[in-house]
Amino acid sequence: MKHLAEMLLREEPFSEIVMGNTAVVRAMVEAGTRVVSSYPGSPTPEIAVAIKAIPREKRPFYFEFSTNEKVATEVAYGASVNGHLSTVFFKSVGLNVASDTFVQLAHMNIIGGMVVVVGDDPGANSSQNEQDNRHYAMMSYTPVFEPASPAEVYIYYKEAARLSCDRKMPVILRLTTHVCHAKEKVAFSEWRPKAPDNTPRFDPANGPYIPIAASLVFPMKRKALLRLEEIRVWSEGSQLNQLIDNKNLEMGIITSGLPFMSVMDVLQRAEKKPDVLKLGIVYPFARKTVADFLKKHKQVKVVEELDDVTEQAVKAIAFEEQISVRISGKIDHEDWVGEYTPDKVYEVLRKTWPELLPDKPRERALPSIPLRQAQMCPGCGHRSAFYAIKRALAETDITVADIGCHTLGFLPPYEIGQLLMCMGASTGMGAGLSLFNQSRKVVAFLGDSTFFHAGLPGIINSIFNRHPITLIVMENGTTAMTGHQDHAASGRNFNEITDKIPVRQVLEGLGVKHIFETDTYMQSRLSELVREAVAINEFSVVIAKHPCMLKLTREQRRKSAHIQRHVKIDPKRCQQIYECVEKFGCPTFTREPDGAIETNLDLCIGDGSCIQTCPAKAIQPSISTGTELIR
Ligand SMILES: Cc1ncc(C[n+]2csc(CCOP(=O)(O)OP(=O)(O)O)c2C)c(N)n1
Repeated sequence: MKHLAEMLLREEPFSEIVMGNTAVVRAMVEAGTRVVSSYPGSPTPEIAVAIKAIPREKRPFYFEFSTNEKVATEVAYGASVNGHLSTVFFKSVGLNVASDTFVQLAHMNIIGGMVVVVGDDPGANSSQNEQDNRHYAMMSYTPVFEPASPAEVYIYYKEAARLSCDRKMPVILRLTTHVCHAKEKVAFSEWRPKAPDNTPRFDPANGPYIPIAASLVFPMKRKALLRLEEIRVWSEGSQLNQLIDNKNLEMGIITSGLPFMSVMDVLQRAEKKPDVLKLGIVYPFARKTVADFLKKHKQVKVVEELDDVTEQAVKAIAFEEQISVRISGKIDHEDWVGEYTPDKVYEVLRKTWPELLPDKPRERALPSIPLRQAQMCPGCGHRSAFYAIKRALAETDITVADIGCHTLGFLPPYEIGQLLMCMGASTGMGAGLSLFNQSRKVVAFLGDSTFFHAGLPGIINSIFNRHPITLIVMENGTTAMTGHQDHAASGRNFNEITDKIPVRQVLEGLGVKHIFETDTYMQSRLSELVREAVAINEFSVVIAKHPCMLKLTREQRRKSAHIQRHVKIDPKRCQQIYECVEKFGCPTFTREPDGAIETNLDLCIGDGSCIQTCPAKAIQPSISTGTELIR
């Protein structure tokens, strides 16, 4: 971390192998960014990890994790109209949450400049969909820069920041999962720190900043359109759009971002390589650049991940400019799905040009690797909660999941959570499910970070409209799924100790009459409370809490000597009832071919939450320093 901080603040030029998510932080520093905000979500949380590596007193900009993406966008916007270059970053679906604010940005005179860094997730590696945020860009008249590698992330951010400051408009830097996470040697420039300018520059005369009714909205919209057109003209000469000239007058490929890398990889095998136009500015479309490329080729293939955004634009340009060229883009639905890895691009290209690439050499069949199912960590409080809650619910009850580590409750053996939508949606969906439903109780689940992020409006709605559902708040004191970021109830923000906003007190303040609370390791008590809550025909809440054990054990290991606690199975007592593997489901336990249960010491953290689950009392606490398997 010390090395990372030193590198991010180095004044002389240097080269280093870094992730895209790290390169963007160095770019922020060099560009003179003053305010950065975010809400965590893959593939972007490592941007905050790099920021955290810089000690607060040395950090050249202010950073915060806000309560959600919309608030984060507002914080960055507020800073930018006060004259400070700002950046907000979040994951793909974060833009849905930010959208009400985001779609207004291009209407405003953003005097300090503002870069919106979006981490899209083709392949749905860690998201509930594959949404293509270029659509939002078009809807809001916002330019999009799309780098293909960590080195480009660095260059493109600086260019986006420069342009945003010059034109006083927002610019999107669209990253995708593997651009964020890929590592590459990047040549960084020098950084000459300047004395910070803390003059508040907000002046309504720089506006208007009030978009209300046609008389104000229309001029603002016209200005946004004009700026977008200016960017288009500028982009025609920009080095971010790049031509790879293979002297092929027959075939050309238009592509961008990570698919460009895959195209270049795959084309190594082509005897006659098509020319390639790589668009670094993917919106607005560099009309003349594209038209010139189309004119030079008889056939052009658009290779783009996710939706057919570029394809439609390219076809429209060809039509309007009356260019005679055969354009093909997506052939079937599979072309809309998944990441454009080299293998995928190979298939995509062969659908249009079967002769372009040689058949793949028959690959040696690799031994198949058993799939490892996602699961909660050993000791996870959510496991104890689901084990206990399952005992309290009727088969017919409807369970509504939310997004977080606790989503994994939908998997066997618990199978709790029959519907999932997006962050904070469980209470609202649960309310809907309770309508015209006298016979099946609805139980919704929500994590504590989500509670503050987007959970509260659904909760308030259930109180306000008297929806008789039970909400179980899975409180583990952190935003676990995305890497343990603090939230409003943690008592810490990114920068310092702060006042806790306890979930229970918020609920009390909202007037929830039935609030129950227990540690999830108190499994019988939790079952009892859930039964009680579900029996009430009004909105009720059970706070099922236990600290995130992954976070806690890591902290404890950092502090204390390396004593490993674990549990062991007493073979004399074990009656092979298999409650531990079949119902509690801790990955620590495995069933051996002879039917015995083994404990894997590499996994077991010795939390002991399993001990109470064994009807034969065969699970016992133990201490060791070894890593052997014990029976
Ligand atoms: C709109 C949106 N922003 C961010 C994310 C990334 N994300 C997935 S789960 C999660 C929060 C998890 O925290 P919490 O609700 O406390 O549940 P836990 O994982 O701690 O059980 C986040 C931020 C997302 N899926 N959607």
